[in-house]
Amino acid sequence: GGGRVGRVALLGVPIDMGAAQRGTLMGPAALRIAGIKPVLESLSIDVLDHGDISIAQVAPATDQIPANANHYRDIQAWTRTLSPRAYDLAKSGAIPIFLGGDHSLSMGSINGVARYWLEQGRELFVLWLDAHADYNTPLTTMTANMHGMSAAFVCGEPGLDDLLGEEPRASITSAHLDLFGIHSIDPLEKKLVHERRIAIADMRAIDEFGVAVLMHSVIERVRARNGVLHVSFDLDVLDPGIAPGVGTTVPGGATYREAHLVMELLYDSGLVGSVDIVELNPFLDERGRTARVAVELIASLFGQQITDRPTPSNTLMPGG
Ligand code: 5AB
Ligand code: MN
Ligand code: MN
Ligand code: MN
Repeated sequence: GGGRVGRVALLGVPIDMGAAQRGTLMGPAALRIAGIKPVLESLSIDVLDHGDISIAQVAPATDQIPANANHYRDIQAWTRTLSPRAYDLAKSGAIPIFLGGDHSLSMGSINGVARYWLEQGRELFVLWLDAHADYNTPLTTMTANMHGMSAAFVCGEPGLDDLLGEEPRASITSAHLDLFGIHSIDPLEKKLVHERRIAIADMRAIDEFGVAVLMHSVIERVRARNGVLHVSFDLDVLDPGIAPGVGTTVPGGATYREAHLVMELLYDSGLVGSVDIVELNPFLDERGRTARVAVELIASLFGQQITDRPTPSNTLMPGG
């Protein structure tokens, strides 16, 4: 195993104003302490840690603050700072891993990465691993927390139209989004997800068909269009029994083995161009358990194998 991924760029995004519960701003530090860099280096990957971004330099925005968007100015500053950095990192040829931070960071990371791939003439697909759909807008939300709006924002849903200011908005379409592992969705959010006909593998589907079958259809869709895949990994997709260190736990999450297999299949696909790791809240974690699980799963996403023999999928799948 190993060898397919050449370079990785780590970028910390210590943001926690998108969530109701403070503390995810400590996430990047916890992921570093759990060994994300040496673990990737052990897979013969060249890793450059760019440290954490800061919003100190961003010029103030003057657009009107929308209703039902808590801490709008903060999230706006992070998004306007992160998007151009994400663009630059994608352009550098490394695979960026954005270390969160709450899930509102994906508004910036995906916008920047999408803009780069658009210029290259490649379609960007997004795999959203999450207990939640994060497909709320200011019109549908029940909490006004912006970490529940990031998937909708990156698909160009209306309601946060001036968030980026001068930074170009490079939306994917809702046909490029796969929601995976979902087991909590709000009523109006569900209606919108259905109206947009978004591909969704919820926990019921995972129980019935298993992650391998469902992941093959995600991967085949990207491959058929010569696309690139961004993986937005919200740690609350995992069962709280293995990942207690998140702000919004929901019972009935993915098992370690299910998540592990998702990551192995993604590595075998060779399609992953960028990654978010979000919602780790070290203040709520138990002795670093969730941070360590996150790093182990990222190792599998980047080629750590149980044995180095060909696996069923990387032997049988075209291009695998
Ligand atoms: B997370 C909820 N749907 O909109 C909302 O953790 C939860 O990034 C959103 O997935 C959870 O506030 C956001 C109730
Ligand atoms: Mn999320
Ligand atoms: Mn979530
Ligand atoms: Mn959460």
